[in-house]
Order: sequence, then structure tokens, then C-alpha cells
Amino acid sequence: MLDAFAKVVSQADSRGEFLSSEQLDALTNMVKDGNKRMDTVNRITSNASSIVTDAARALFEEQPQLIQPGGNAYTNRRMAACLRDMEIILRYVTYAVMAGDASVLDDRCLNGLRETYQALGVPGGSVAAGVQKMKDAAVKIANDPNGITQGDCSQLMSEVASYFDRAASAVA
Ligand code: PEB
Repeated sequence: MLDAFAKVVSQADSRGEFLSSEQLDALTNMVKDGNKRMDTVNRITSNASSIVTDAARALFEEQPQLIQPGGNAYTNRRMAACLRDMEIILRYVTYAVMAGDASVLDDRCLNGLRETYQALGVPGGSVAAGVQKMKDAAVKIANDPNGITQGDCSQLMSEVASYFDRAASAVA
């Protein structure tokens, strides 16, 4: 598991070089914008349960076959597993945002997830659709201009969105 700093250090070390000025600039910008990152993680984290349940509700409205008899989220046990999976994915996305690097998400959550879903008969495309709904909600909450010092968060928001996209395409 790497964060943006450790990633750059390990890349430089594998070449036996000092950190480049481009690498230093990128990390300097990351430090300068650190409060935006913390606020984003904080906002997503404190709204996690509504992000998950709203996305699941919208998913089941769009794909009602999932909660009908024979559907993969039918029975409370499977429904609970589904909500739990969405929460796990959201949690790892927040870790990736905090770290500024996708490796924690890749290594601890997405690695082998497609195969797990295939083995269980969980429809990966539906999980991906649920993840996309969480993305929209999370970006909306994180990017809300109310109650916060305003600034340009577009780059950070596309980074946040990219972690959700990564999770969705890992299972679709
Ligand atoms: C991944 N999900 C399930 C299982 C595992 C995961 C390992 C099997 C064991 C269990 O049931 O607990 N676990 C999960 C994860 C990590 C992990 C992401 C990462 C670290 O350790 N069913 C649907 C929806 C979707 C869904 C499309 C969006 O119809 C999910 C939610 N996952 C789902 C369901 C099960 C499951 C298990 C329903 C139960 C499947 C079953 O037992 O038949």
C-alpha cells in the first residue's frame, strides 16, 4: 500500500535518483491543497451511510429484478451483503482519496473481486452501476460550496471520481 509520497519515493529509489523537480512540484501542490483533501474525506466519511443506502435504493429501482425472488439481492441476508459490499468499496475509495493513490483500493479491495463475484453469481455490472451512483452522490456532497471556504476543487473531484470509476470497471 502506497500513498502519493511513498509512491514517488519508491519510483525514484528504483532508478537510484533524487526526486525530480516535477515530482517535488506535484507533491508541493498536494500539500498546499491538503485541506481540500481532508475536507473531502471528512464529508464523504460522515455521509457514508446515506451515500450507500441512497445508491442502493436507486439501483434497486432501476434493476428491480435484483430484489425479486431469484434476484441476487433477494432475502435479507443477500441484501445485507450487498449494502455491506457497497460500504466496503466506498470505504476503500475514501482511503485512496486520503492517500492520493489508488494502491490501497487496488490491493485490498479490488484485487480478485471480479472473480469473487463471478464465483458467487453476483452480477458485476449491477455492482458497477451501484458504484457509479455512489460516485455521483459523493462528488456532489464533497463539492458542495455551502458551509466551506470556496476554492477550485475540480482536479480533486476528478481524482475522487476516478477511484469510483476504477472500482466500477474492476467488477463490470
Ligand atoms: C466481497 N461479497 C460477497 C462475498 C464477498 C464479497 C467475499 C461472499 C461472502 C459473504 O457473503 O460475505 N468482501 C466483499 C468485498 C470485500 C470483501 C467488496 C473487499 C475487501 O472482503 N448483490 C446484488 C447487488 C450487489 C450484491 C448487485 C451492490 O444483487 C452483492 C450489491 N455480495 C453481494 C451479495 C452477496 C455478496 C457476497 C448479494 C451474497 C451472495 C450470496 O451469498 O449468494
